[in-house]
Order: sequence, then structure tokens, then C-alpha cells
Amino acid sequence: MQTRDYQRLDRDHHLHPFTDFKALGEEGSRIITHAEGVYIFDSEGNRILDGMAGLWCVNLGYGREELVAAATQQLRRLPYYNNFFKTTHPPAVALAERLCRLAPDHLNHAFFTGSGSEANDTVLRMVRRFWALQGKPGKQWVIARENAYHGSTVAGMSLGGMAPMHAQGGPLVPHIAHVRQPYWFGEGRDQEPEAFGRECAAAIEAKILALGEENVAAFIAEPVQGAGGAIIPPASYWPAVKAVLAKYDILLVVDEVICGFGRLGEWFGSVHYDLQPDLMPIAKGLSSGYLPIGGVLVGDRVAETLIEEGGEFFHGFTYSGHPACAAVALSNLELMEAEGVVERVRDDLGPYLARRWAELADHPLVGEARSLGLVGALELVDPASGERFPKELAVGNRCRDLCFASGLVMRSVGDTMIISPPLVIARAEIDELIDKARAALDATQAQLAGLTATVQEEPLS
Ligand code: PXG
Repeated sequence: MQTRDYQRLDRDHHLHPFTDFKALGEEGSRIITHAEGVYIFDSEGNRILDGMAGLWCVNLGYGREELVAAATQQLRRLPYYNNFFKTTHPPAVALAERLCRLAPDHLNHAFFTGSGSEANDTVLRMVRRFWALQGKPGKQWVIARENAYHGSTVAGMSLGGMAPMHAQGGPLVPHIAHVRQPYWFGEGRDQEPEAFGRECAAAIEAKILALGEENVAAFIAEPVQGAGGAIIPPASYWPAVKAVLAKYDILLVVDEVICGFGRLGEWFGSVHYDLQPDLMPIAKGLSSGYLPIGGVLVGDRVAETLIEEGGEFFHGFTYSGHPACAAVALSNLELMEAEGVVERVRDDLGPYLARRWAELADHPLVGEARSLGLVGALELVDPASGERFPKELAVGNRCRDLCFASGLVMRSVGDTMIISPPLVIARAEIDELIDKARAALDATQAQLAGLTATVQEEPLS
């Protein structure tokens, strides 16, 4: 089969996630055939530096034989059994124990799911059940944030704050309210970042008071928003949020699906920001994406109530704690510990990326370059005004396509360019990433100059 054959069959039979089916059918998919280390390869023989670790998940990079061995050994021994009806199996138990050891002290129980979306569905079930058991069934509302991503199931997208998803998927799950996001570059540049961060935290308090504190169950947020645009909140934000939630006894759910497992230079984003969450949904980097698995780490306060007073919890999935997925996740965590992956991100690679990434701020198209650990963002702006380009120019998408063509996966969210490379990337590979990102920025600028020239010439022709 050649590229064209795959593209034809793909167009005729395969509906891709988050895709304009018709437009992709006309353009044709890129066929990724294999991968090694931090590189993916396509059916045309191109070698591409994967600056997104797949979809924020391949933290240990591609081609790790230990993970392949963990999967195959477990598949031979026990390919499937469930965790319902008073049974379990060694990989699920071992993974639960290991996760609780790695997580902050008060998180001592794990509930497994197949994905991050299912983890957030589980969160919603647990939060509401918890308050019902506490004798406060009125506590139903969950406060989330605009432009947040918490998954694509109906509950996940309702918790999320993605307007285009809400527009297509309604009616949404009721009793979910959204507040503004701490996106300084996008929404707060008329203020000092720290004042803006406090204002965003104050918006949560205002929402609690508007809904009635006796009606609010939880607040859910990512430590750093990923899909929303690698949004790193001002330093004032999280301490102020914590204080508000404590004042009104609102549970804190920290969605660690992207920030967990080393992305920010700690095992969890909650550790970086000292968040002490009541519930922590996890997925992605848990298995470095080699097999699908997610879960919720449950803090003692919620767990004790569910265990001591809850009776049966009517919730779970066929693949909750799937043995092969759990074995791969366990092996992944063992490798990360043995190789000091998280410490290397914190002490070496994160600071190195920060230094090199910041150099891109001198490019005329870049309004801001920010990074934390191994996640980074560039805000593209019109050099003439320092403001955003008109949406119709789709500058971010242009830059992304030029990046891909030059051998780098860098994502765009609107006109924000994002990287989140595997945590095992070498310094020399970070250098390559920076060079390719700069080349793509130059190419984007040249393309835009070409467009402007055409527009200006039009009246003459
Ligand atoms: N929470 C967060 C914070 C996520 O980033 C999910 C939950 C849902 O996980 P699952 O495993 O159900 O996909 C995610 C997923 C993007 C993109 O375009 C990001 C995600 C998924 C798809 C696309 O950046 N994150």
C-alpha cells in the first residue's frame, strides 16, 4: 500500500477526532508509520521531531522495549480480567499502590478508567456522591473555567469550557458553571499579571456567592491549561484560588491529565503549585500513551466518606484497571523513577528549554514566549501593531503546517503555538526544535508578506 491508497481508504471509511471530515478528505491525511525516540516517521519517508509527545502523552518517547515487554508478558499471562464482583489482579493493585506513593500524601486511593474523559466523568460522580453522603445534596454545582479542556464525553465537554464544543454538543450536563481563565496574554494585558491573577481568583468567589455557597460542590481546573493554549497562570492565581475554596469548603479537583507525570518538572502539577487537591484525574503520561489508561486519585476526605458511608458505588468501566494497560503504566512509572526523568525535567531540561525558548521572543511575530517544565507557548502577533492578526488569516495554522513541512510537530491553538515534547528529549534535540521553530516563524512571516503584497497589488490589477 502506498500513501495514496491509505489516504483513499482513510477518506472513504475513517472519521477522525476533532476533524472537518470533508476538508481532510480533500487534503489527504499524513500517514505516520513508525517512531523512535522523539521522532515520528511518515509514509513518504519524512522524519519529524515530535514536539507534542503524540498528544501530550508519550513522555518516555517512542520505542521503549521495556514497555513493549510489560504489555506482552501481561497479555500472555492474563490479557483481561475485571475488577468488579470482588476480584482484582496484580497489575491493578501494584499500580494503585505505586500511584498513591508518588502522589501527595493525602491521596491514598486510585479508581481506574480507560481515558481522561472517563476520569472526569468519574470525578463528577464522586463529587456529587460525596456531598450527598455528607448530608448536603444541594451541593451540585461544579465551577470550571472558560476555554478549559476536560475531555470529549458529554460530562467531559460540559466541564470543559470550549465554546465550539458546547455549541455542537448540547444540552450540556446541568449544574456546571464557568468562570474566566487566568490567561494574561489573551485577556489581561491591560493589567499587571499578578493583579490579573487575583482578579481571576476573585471571579471564582463571585460565582460561588452568586450560586450560593451551599450549592457549590467543587472547582475543577488544570494547573496549567494545556489544550486551551499552554496557559501558565500568574503566580498570584493559585494561592488566591486555594484561599477562596477553603473559605467556602469547596472541593478542589486538579485535572492532571496533561500536567501529571513530570510535564512541569514535578510528578504532578499539584506539587509544583502546592495545591493539595481532593481529587486528581490522570491519564496520558500515566502509560506514556503506549496503552490507554486513566484514573482518579482520591484524597482521604472523599475516599473515607465513600468507603465508610457510601455502600456500593454504582460506577465503573469494563476496562477499569485493564491488566495490560496497568502493567504498562506500572513499568512506565518504574522507568521514570529509575531514570530520574522528573528530576531531569525540573533541574536540567526545563531550565534549558526556558532559556532557549525565550530566545524566540526576539522574533518579530512573537508577542510572548513562555514555558514551564517541558511545555511552552508562543503568542503570534502582527509586528506592525503588536496585536493579533485577523482570524481569517489563520496564522497559527499556517505556522503549524510550515512546521510540519520542515520536520517539527508544533501545535497551534488559534494563534498560539505550543510544544510539549517527550520528557526524554536531549539538549541537542531541544536545539533542533528551536531552530526548526524559528525557521517556521520566518517562513510564516514570508508567507504573510506575500499575502499582504498580493492584497496591496489588487487595486492595480
Ligand atoms: N483532561 C485534560 C486536561 C486533557 O488535556 C482530557 C482530560 C481527556 O482525556 P482523553 O484521554 O479522554 O482524551 C484531556 C485530553 C489537544 C487535545 O488538542 C488535548 C486532549 C485531547 C485531545 C486533543 O490539545 N487532552
